[in-house]
Amino acid sequence: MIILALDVYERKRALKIAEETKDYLWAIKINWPLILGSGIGIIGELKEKTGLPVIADLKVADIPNTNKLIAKKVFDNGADYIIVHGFVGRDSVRAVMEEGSTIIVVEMSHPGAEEFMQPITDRLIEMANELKPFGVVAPGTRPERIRYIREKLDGDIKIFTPGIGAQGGKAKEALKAGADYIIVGRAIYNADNPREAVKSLWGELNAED
Ligand code: NUP
Repeated sequence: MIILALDVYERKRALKIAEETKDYLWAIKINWPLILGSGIGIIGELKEKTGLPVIADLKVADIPNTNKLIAKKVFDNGADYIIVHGFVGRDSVRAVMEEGSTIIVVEMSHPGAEEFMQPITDRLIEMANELKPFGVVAPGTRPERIRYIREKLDGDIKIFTPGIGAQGGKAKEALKAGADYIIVGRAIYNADNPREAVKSLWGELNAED
């Protein structure tokens, strides 16, 4: 249930870390830094090297037509899932969902998310329940919010929680609160030994309590 957030710029470094950590991962999540640094072709390369699903975390937030153009390009290049912002409205989200498997952000993990996002989380959950995406993003830094979101969200929609490690969130707490997948970036890719870092997290999650 571990997803690596591979937020490095360099193609070679990205492929090396992916290869070293793949045995302990469910998927690899890429974001703007890697796409801007290495190009969209990195999706196919990562998939070929690791055999894992790739999540394109572009947090798409535009009008329906632009959202569609972005999503189409990402799926054409091999992505398995895309992350989209929900606050732009149902039409924009639907445009992405028509292209492929989608994950909607309902609340972000950083402190600033309390300013504008948290007040509308209930409405974003309602939208997710109606549109039935593959999953939603909830804050790994706030287990009580994961629990709240899990209670309100349809049972078959998965919960992805970033914010574990570098942002202070704890993997076990997030899973106990109802997360299905945890997303970890810097705590793995900045470690002296990324393989050891992810292995030890995997061991911790699979240990008996
Ligand atoms: O709310 C969110 N918080 C967050 O950190 C939604 C996200 N998609 N992310 C992403 O998860 C963030 O952009 C980064 O790619 C990853 C977390 O990385 P780290 O804090 O573990 O290094």
